[in-house]
Amino acid sequence: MSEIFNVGKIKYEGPKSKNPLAFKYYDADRVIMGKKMKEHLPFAMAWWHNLCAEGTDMFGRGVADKSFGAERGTMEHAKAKVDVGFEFMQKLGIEYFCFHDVDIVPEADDIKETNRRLDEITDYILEKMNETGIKCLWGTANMFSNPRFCNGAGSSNSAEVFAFAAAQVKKALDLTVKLGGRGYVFWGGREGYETLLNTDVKFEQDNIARLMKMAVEYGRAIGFTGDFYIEPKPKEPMKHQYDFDAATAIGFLKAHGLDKDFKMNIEANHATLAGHTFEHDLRISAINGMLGSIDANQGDYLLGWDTDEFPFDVYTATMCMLEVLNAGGLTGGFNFDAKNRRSSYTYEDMFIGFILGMDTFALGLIKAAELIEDGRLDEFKKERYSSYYNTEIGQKILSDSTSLEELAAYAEKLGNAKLPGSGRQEMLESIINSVLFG
Ligand code: XUL
Ligand code: CO
Repeated sequence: MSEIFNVGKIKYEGPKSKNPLAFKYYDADRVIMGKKMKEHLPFAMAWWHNLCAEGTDMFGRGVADKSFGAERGTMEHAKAKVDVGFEFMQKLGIEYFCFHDVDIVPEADDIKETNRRLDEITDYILEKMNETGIKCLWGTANMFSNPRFCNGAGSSNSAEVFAFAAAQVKKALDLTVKLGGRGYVFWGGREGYETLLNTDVKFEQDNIARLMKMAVEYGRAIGFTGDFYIEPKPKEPMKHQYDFDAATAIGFLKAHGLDKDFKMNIEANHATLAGHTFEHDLRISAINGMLGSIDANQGDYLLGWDTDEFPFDVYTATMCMLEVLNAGGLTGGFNFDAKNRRSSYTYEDMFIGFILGMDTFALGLIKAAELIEDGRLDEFKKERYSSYYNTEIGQKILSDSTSLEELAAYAEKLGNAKLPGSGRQEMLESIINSVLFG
């Protein structure tokens, strides 16, 4: 197929470049803390936003044309998307993609026909992968768009719908293994509730765990060695979703014995919808050994829904990369679960969105590495907890060799405690600014 984009390979031109179709900070082979940028930042293209979404919203139809010269809803269209997707990734130097089953083929009325189409298209995708060296980051099943999932998938009140969810997970796992995906995602799109009046929460959560256990069992049996991920989100489409945030999802996994096979896929805009910062959910995942992958995007603090914007906020990207570097990197990657604004509807805008996102994360990486090398943040934190290390009572607490009685006697002897050391938040924020802009 001939090229669809009238755009050449996107090159690194440096911070002074005024070329909108060039990287200003993302320099794939530049080494930061002993590793190439492209190794720190395994970027991925989300099939759904980039190749399917045309900018439809609740008030208007699509603006961007993603027919790519084929009739929508046909296998020709599905193939055109593969051609366009691989051309796009190659031109940007993106080495991974992520997909839902129904992003890559039009869903048929009968699941047997949908599965046949999935086999056909993944043969074609595999050919392209072999030609280009582009890889699959993760696959997933869309268990939220089809009307049958109106009451959830694993959490549905219908056993028949549960069986369809299981069938889709099975097929999506087959495809993920076929394409060599690093991970498999469960985003609980409609796994939640609107009202407790009609909902048996325990029943639904136990069923979600049953579906996940079957997925692990089946996945391991067919040779899937990667990580399963939960992608937490507190709401939207449901009023309340069970995988509210990282802490909730981790608690759920531990309660159901799934924590050895699962990690988190943290999406920035989902964390902020839960009332957290992006870096909060990354930290909670990391300290539990479950920081797996990232859906890189950003929300809008003035809006209460998932806007899935391309990342632009360098402070947040820096805080994210600080968490990632301190955790020793990701086993997954950085999937741009992001879309152009509805009014940025041209092919060029598709490239510019990714360039913005990749440059923002490259800057975040550069600045996070500088903060680590600077050392003041780490030093301050170490000093802040030093009373546990350089006093006898502190050491007893840390080694679990004291008791409430002994600590109470200690407190009584002192009579009063002096104020703990200052938190110095403003000083630390000022260090951030001086490293970012100095
Ligand atoms: C929805 C969302 C999904 C998941 C995959 O908010 O982020 O696209 O990433 O199902
Ligand atoms: Co996502």
